[in-house]
Amino acid sequence: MILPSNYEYIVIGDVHGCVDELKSLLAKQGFKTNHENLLQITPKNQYKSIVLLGDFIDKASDEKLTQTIEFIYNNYKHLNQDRKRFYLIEGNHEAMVYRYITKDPTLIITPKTIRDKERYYNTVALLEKNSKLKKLFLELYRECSVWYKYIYQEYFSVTLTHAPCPERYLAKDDIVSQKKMIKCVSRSRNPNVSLDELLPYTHKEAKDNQHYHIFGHLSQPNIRQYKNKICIDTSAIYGGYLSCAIIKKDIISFDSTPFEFKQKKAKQSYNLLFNF
Ligand SMILES: [Mn+2]
Repeated sequence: MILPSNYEYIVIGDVHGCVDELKSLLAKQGFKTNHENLLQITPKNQYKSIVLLGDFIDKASDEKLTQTIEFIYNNYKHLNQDRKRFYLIEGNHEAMVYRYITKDPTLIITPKTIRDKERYYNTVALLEKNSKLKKLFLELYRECSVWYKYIYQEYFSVTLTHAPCPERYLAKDDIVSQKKMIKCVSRSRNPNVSLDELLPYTHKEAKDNQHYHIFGHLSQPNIRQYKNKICIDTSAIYGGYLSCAIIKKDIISFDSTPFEFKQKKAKQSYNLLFNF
């Protein structure tokens, strides 16, 4: 899916229920919310668009997850009235929660999947007891794309996906490629392997050119860039920052906002990407 290059894009990393931080970051980028929590279009931001890079659910409190889904849903409708200016990318959490709540027959229920549902996918239980919220989530899920690509002349492009993935799968529409762009090899299943060993293509395929790949998924203490590969998941729900990349013509800049402690932070330990 190609993004029109006559607009500016605010690309936001893994939100995981950090709705307050999402509002703060958008306010810093010129989108203030009104009393109904709707983002206001002004002459200053009318050429800006918003892209969420996937994983807007899970890990947070039920209260914040509810607010997050409602905020994204209401603003998705509101901002896309005249032209499309709010885009959603599918993360592995949206994909997995969708499979649980639609009772996907290919998802075999075992003691492990039941445990995982409680441990990693806490949005499932919330949606199972709140059918109105489930409806909103399902509508948002169906609006998600696996990738977007911004092209500004021949020398500059930015591909956006949730997870890092080998180049041969990037911006392809077959089922295997789609899976690769949504989720990479699991870190929790390889706890003693460094990220650079686990995902060698992230640095081996990196090039000194202006055809960037921006992804999230690998919670990091700060924005991590090596050549044309950039990770913007800066661990908001773990008490870190919510970050965005701003794409304007052929320039990429970044912005962040800290965790606001309006809910309990989740626990994790960092495994640094591009740590060489
Ligand atoms: Mn993820």
